[in-house]
Amino acid sequence: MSVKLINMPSLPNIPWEERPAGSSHVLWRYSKNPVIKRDEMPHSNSIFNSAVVPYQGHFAGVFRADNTSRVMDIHSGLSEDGLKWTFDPDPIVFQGDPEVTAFQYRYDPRVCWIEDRYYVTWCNGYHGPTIGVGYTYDFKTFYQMENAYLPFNRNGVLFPRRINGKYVMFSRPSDNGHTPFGDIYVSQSPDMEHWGFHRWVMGTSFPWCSTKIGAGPIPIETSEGWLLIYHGVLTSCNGYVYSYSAALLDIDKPWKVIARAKPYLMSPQMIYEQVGDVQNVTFPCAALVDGDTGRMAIYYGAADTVTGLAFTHVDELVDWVKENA
Ligand code: BMA
Repeated sequence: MSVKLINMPSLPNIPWEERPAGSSHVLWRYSKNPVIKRDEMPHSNSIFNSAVVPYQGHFAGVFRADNTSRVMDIHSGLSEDGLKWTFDPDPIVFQGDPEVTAFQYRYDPRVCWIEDRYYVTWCNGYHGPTIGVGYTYDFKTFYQMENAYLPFNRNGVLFPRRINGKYVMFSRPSDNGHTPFGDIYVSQSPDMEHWGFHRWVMGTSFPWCSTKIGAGPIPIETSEGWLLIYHGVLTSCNGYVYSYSAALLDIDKPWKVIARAKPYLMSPQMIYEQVGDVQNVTFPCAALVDGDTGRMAIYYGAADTVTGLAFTHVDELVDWVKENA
């Protein structure tokens, strides 16, 4: 690999499929998508914008499932191969201060291993959407901390290590509705509860991301910078269209953009991305990477209904970002 992965363990059992014959695109979809269907939990209406991590030689995750009352909540799940999942049919119950854990709604989780535990961030209803923060050691017991910010905020995504001694998190300040604006910021914290030193990273830009943007999976540390995959929204005459692409950020000052690709990597083009509870949505929340080969598997929500999987090679993706910046 021309691009070096930093602090990335081996993941020989990463879900994987070779690029289909005849395709030259840097990213390709899993041939058996959607990898998670809408009704794989007893009362689920939809299972989509969800996070997967390596866990004890296999895989674990936190999954957004809206139920058949259309309550939005998050569930844990375990998998041998990252493809076939056993979900906890009951939503996660967090231990913590009842003033903070009181449920209003929870959605769009991300999971990030830092130092000794798996942190979970999600869009947490607390008199408006903000970023909930919790952690688990075993995907059975979950602890909730203070909300990171005041409402209104979404797309809280942690960095996988401290930078200059501080925890770092992306977020996307927003409003109480469907937010027709939004840029990506990073904030820092000494203790994962007090967040400050807010810096602007990047804003709306090319037509595919001209309405709003938000960080997706946990950023990946490489010799060329932090590789950030993020979603972007175009407002068409028929409503929002959610695509995603990638950028490289400075390792020590991740609010500094090194390169940002102009085109999208993926836009809703398959029927399960175009048709569902919300049409035309591809929304990535997690990426697995094999530190040995650079193989990368991206989990993304499709049409707010099901979960898709897509593949790339980290070094090819980094080159693609630079060539298309
Ligand atoms: C955003 C979030 C996402 C969702 C998207 C498209 O505001 O609610 O969970 O996938 O809208 O509906």
